[in-house]
Amino acid sequence: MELQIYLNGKLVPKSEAKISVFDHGLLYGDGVFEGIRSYDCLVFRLMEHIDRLFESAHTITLKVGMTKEELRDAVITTLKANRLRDAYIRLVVTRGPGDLGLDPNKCKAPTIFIIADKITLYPDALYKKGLDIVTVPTVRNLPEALNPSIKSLNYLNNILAKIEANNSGFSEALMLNASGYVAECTGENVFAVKCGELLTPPAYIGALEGITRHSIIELAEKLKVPFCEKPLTRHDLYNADEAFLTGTAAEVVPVVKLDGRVIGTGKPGPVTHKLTQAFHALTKTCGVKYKL
Ligand code: PXG
Repeated sequence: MELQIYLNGKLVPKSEAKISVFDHGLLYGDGVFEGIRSYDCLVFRLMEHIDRLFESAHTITLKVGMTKEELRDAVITTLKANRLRDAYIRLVVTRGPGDLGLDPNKCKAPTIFIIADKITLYPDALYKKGLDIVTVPTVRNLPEALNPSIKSLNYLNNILAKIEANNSGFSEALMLNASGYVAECTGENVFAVKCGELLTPPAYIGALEGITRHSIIELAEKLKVPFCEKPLTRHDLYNADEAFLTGTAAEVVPVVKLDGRVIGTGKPGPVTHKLTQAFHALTKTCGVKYKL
């Protein structure tokens, strides 16, 4: 059966899931989104994702036009319609169709769609070996211009960074802020471990407040791993004992090399391992359950 897409209140087959060329989400990247995962019929931290979506929408003065509970139910309906036990879910709200001008007041109703599909997992070898990444010239958006805490449809900043990494033969990019502090990767937050202490930059540096990031911080507290949120330089990462990235799609990925500098032993470290195990356990318990 063809994939069923939730579009403005209805489930429609993928081939019929179409939006207007006048949609400001497409014309201007004017909208917000979430990337969510379900694990064995449990949508991991669904309400946290919906809360973040509403916060992003509020900041850009976009009225979602549905309650959080309605949106939750729409996500579950979409998963059930496609009989998906494990899925990647893309929840998108755009400003909706308007005219060719910028004015958001011309957009009378938002476009809401939900795609739930099979998830493509990262190769196992990546988690065993760890990533080799590179710092790219494109700096993360200035919070004063377009705050990276808004999960907007405008991802060119991250895409440019990804292109630069790819052009240099790397699959992931480390992005700095305009002052040279570590911000995040193109779709993942960054962590370091130094002398047993877990470190990550604060969101004000210019990073998204990742749901996975938040989960890792909670787990560190529970496992009594000392934690500190503070600005980090590349020097801090080069000389860390361990480093890893967190994100919905990637979960927890060790980083073993940055800009040609080996991090720690050059192998995924024990703290990364412990937090990864704890994170996997969390994905079995923390979220909204559904039945197929
Ligand atoms: N930073 C950025 C810029 C992101 O886009 C994260 C951090 C991690 O946040 P979560 O809440 O997922 O822990 C993200 C989100 C994908 C994909 O398909 C991933 C994201 C965004 C868009 C697409 O890999 N990551």
